[in-house]
Order: sequence, then structure tokens, then C-alpha cells
Amino acid sequence: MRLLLFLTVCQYAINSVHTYSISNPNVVLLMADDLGIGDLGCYGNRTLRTPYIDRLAKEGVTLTQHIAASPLCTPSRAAFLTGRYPIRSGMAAFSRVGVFLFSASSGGLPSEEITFSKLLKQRGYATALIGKWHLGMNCESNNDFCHHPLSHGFDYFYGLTVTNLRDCKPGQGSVFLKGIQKYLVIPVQILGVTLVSLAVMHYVGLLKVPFQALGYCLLLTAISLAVLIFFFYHFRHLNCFLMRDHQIIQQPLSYENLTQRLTTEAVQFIGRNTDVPFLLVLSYLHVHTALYASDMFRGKSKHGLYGDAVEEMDWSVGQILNVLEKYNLRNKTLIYFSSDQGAHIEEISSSGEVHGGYNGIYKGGKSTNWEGGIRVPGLLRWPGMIPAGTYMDEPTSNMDIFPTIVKLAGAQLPNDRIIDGHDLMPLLQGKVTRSKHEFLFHYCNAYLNAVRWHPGNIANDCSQANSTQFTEDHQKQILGIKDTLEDNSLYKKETENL
Ligand SMILES: *[C@@H]1O[C@H](CO)[C@@H](O)[C@H](O)[C@H]1NC(C)=O
Ligand SMILES: *[C@@H]1O[C@H](CO)[C@@H](O)[C@H](O)[C@H]1NC(C)=O
Ligand SMILES: *[C@@H]1O[C@H](CO)[C@@H](O)[C@H](O)[C@H]1NC(C)=O
Ligand SMILES: CC(=O)N[C@H]1CO[C@H](CO)[C@@H](O)[C@@H]1O
Repeated sequence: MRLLLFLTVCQYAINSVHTYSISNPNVVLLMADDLGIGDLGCYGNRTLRTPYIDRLAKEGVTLTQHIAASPLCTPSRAAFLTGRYPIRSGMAAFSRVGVFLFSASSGGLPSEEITFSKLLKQRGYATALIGKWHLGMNCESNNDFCHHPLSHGFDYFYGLTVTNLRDCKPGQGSVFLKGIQKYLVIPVQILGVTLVSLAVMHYVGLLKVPFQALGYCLLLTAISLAVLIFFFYHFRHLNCFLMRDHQIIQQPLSYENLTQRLTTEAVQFIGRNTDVPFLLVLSYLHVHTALYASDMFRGKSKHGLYGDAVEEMDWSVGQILNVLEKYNLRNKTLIYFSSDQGAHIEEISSSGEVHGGYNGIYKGGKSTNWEGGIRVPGLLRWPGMIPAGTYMDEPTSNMDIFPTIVKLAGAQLPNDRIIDGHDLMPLLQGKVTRSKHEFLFHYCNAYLNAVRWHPGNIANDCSQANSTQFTEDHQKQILGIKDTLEDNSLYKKETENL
């Protein structure tokens, strides 16, 4: 009897270990910045080489209607981490600038928001964010770190709290030129001209200008000029720095081997946590400007520095796949790859080189709610748990990752707030064929631009496709290669309307 009891207990223990490993997979979330859906081989690009990212598609599910919650970094990432539209967390501006630009901003993702990292950490996951954060740093003082990744459920942080910007790399121009032109350069010029005219008129005796007025005018010009010089001279130092946890470790940031450093950090994090479940968010600086690439990749692609950056990021994805293989974690790890929004198609360098990617057939790009701004790559791989080499046309959102991984980690979804994302597993595993998103809302900052309606009651014949022929059709479809697909009225209607 005792033996039987012992055996039962053993059996139970084995069972629970088994369910543990299934329900507590490691989670690796790879987030590119400003990458276009048409930049990847698995979405049909034939000239950029992205073999490792393509491998995710071959061994997992390719989402063809994967929609970012916003066409801008800060709100899109807030939505990604919380599973909620950015407007719910206040990460949606009423002004034109919809992202944080300064490390000294007091704004950021509110402490009350529940990120997936907080919930996974509570379930015993080791959690790390490596790369770009862009959701704020401090509230009241310069070291309260209220918005910092370590205050949002990450045990480890290595990266940038703000974002990569042209201004961070000498010789790459400035994103502030337009704004500064309007609010500083022109006023300084007007002041200067006024000052000179007054002085001349005074000198030739046309007008008797009080000495004081001249003095004030001079002072104002000098101050404005000083502000301008201070801004450009110090921007790089004050905004572009690399942190490890709460410590600044490089200021200003150097781009030399930067992706290698991020990758090494990610690989080491995995190595430190092979015996506990972990959550790794590897948030690339690629392929936002300022563009950069290490010697190994510079000048190697067919698409200039932009292409080099894409290929270097792909190499980094390969390093992550290799280390998972090495520690035999392949089947225990759910991998997701996406971009925070579509390619920034207007990005041209000061020398005229194209610095933005390709959104395939989709119109527009980053910072617009045209389809090119929000339809992003979406790849998920979990060998043995989700089918390999399949395509999913149903609308999905980057907010869906939140409920998906929270459930897999065995955590409770918050019930005191609305979660806009839906668990992807039933769709990925083919248990259902319809996405739960009947409506997706497309905001530009705090303003609603459009609503996508996916009627719940129409026939669905293409969400479970598998053949090679189908794969090719998909890629042609995304790249707009002319063939019979274009006569498909439903497809046409969809792309014309959006
Ligand atoms: C960058 O990597 C190259 C090649 O591995 C190496 O020679 C160089 O010293 C590295 N630079 C820095 C700053 O680590
Ligand atoms: C591949 O990507 C590059 C870089 O964005 C783009 O210029 C090119 O048009 C794409 N090629 C194809 C065939 O889609
Ligand atoms: C991983 O999963 C795949 C697909 O189910 C299976 O073929 C393979 O044997 C598994 N590998 C291990 C080490 O369990
Ligand atoms: C597993 C499966 O359903 N395979 C099908 C995929 O599509 C091809 C061609 O349409 C069929 O022949 C397979 O049976």
C-alpha cells in the first residue's frame, strides 16, 4: 500500500513536471525597430538575406495580417507590454510628437500598468530587457527610476532608455532640425536682424533707440544662441547613453559592435538561466536611424547601410537560435519576432541614401495608419506545440502576445482592467479558425483614424493553408507581384480600403 502510494506520488510528480515544462515555456520576444514587412525573405524579399528569421517562419507560423497597435515606437511598445491600446495607459499624445525624445522627460509607462514581465516574474521567470526601452525613466528626481524597465518587471536591463536617433551618431544629421528651425533658428535670426537694424538706425541718427532696448535685444539674441548651441553640443551626451540596470555604462553611446554587445548580453542571459523559465525581450536598435553595422556586415548587402543593418540583425537572431539549440531549449521556448511598426519610408540620409525599409504592397509607413505603417512581420515558433511552416491570415495584434504568454506562464490575467489582446494559442494550434478581433482600432496618438472590421460570420477558407503553392502566393501578394491574386475581389477590396 505504501509502495503504491509512493508510486502514485512519483507519478504525480512526474506528471506535474511534464505539465510544468509545457505550461512554462521560455519566452524570447525579438522586436525590430521600423522594419518593413517587405524587408524579410520569409515575406518575399529576394535581395536581402535573412536566413535565420526565415527559419522562424519555416519552423513556425507566419502571421500575414499582424497589426501593430500604433505606428509609433512609444505607444506601440506600451501596447505590446501591457496588451492594451496605448490610449488606455496614457501613452498617446494630444500633440504632434507621440514619442519620448529626452531622457529627462518625466513621462513614461505608468507604474500602475501591468506588463507581461511583471506577471511572468511573479511566476518565477527570470526576466530581461536588452536593447531599446523608450517608455520613460524617472518621475520626480534623476534617480527614482519609476518608469525604468527594472520597475516594470524586468530583473535585468542592458540598453537604451530612450531611443536610437540620428543625433546620437556624429555626422548623421538631426531629427530636431525642423522643430528647431521653427522655434529657435528663425527667432534668433529675426532678433539678430532687428538688433543690427536698430543699431544702424541709431548710428546714422534715423531713430533714437534707448541704449537699454539695444541691450535687451542683444541679451535675448545671446541667450537664444546659447540655448541652441547647448542643445546641439550636449544632446548626444545627455540622451544617448547605454545602461546596465540603473548604472550608466557608456556615455555617450558608441555604435561600435553595438549589436554584438546586445547579442552577447542576450546569449549570456540565456546561459545563466538554463534551469529556470525565462523571458527575454531583445529589442533591437536596428533598423531605426542612425543606421550602423559592424565591419562584418558593412557594405555587404545589396541595399546600402539599411540592408547591412537588416542582415546584421538577422545574424543576431541566428545567435539566439544557436544558443537555444546548444542548451537544448529549442522545444521549451516560444519565440516571437516582430517590428514595432512599419518601415519609415521617408527616411533619406543627408547624402541622399535610402535609410528606410520596404512595406511591400502596403501604402504608407511609420507614423501613418495606412496599412504600411501598421502591418508588421509576425513570426512565432515553438516546435512541437505550434505547427511548422503555416500561414495565418486572420487579423492579430502585437497586443496578443500579452495574454498569450501570461496564460502560458500560468499567471492570471488582470481582471480590474480591459485587456485588448487575445490569446493566440488556439489560433496557432488550429483549435479555432477565427481571430477574436472583430474590430481593431487604429489610433494616431490619441486620435482614432480608422477601424478594421473583420466580420465574425463570413466564410473563412484560407486561415489553415499549407501548400508550397500557397506560400508563394502569399509572398507574391505581400510584394505586389502581379498574378491572378490581384483579381481576387476580396483581397483587392481589403487592400484598397486600408
Ligand atoms: C569590434 O569587433 C571587432 C571584430 O570582432 C574587433 O576587432 C574590435 O576590436 C571590436 N571593437 C570593440 C570596441 O570592441
Ligand atoms: C527588399 O528590401 C529592400 C530594402 O528595404 C528593398 O529596397 C527591396 O525593394 C526589397 N526587395 C524585394 C524584392 O522586395
Ligand atoms: C522537438 O520537437 C520536435 C517537433 O515536435 C521533435 O521532432 C523533436 O524530437 C523534439 N526534440 C526534442 C529534443 O525533444
Ligand atoms: C497536412 C495537409 O493538410 N496537407 C495538405 C496541404 O495542401 C496540399 C495541396 O493543396 C494537400 O495536398 C495536402 O494534403
